[in-house]
Amino acid sequence: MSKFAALLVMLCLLLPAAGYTDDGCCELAGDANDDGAVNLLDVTYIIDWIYKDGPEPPCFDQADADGRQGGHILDVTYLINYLYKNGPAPVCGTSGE
Ligand SMILES: [Ca+2]
Repeated sequence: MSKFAALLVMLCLLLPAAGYTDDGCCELAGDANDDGAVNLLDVTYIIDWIYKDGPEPPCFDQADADGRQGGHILDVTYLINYLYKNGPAPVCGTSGE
């Protein structure tokens, strides 16, 4: 095995353990409550999480609807714009969480 191949194998083994994955958990951008749909319930889920000490999203990158890292009111307005004003589709966050 060449040194390059050995290094590649080591990286493949180490990176997932360190939490550095390419795809994270995001399967449906904007699906904050992870129920398989993007709708008003995701808007209320994010509001509940941020302002009412509600449960954290099962996948932060799905709740990060605008892809700007972190959950905040901009994700709420982004989702409302998408759902009711033909705004751009949600995107997956890139935190890997
Ligand atoms: Ca949902």
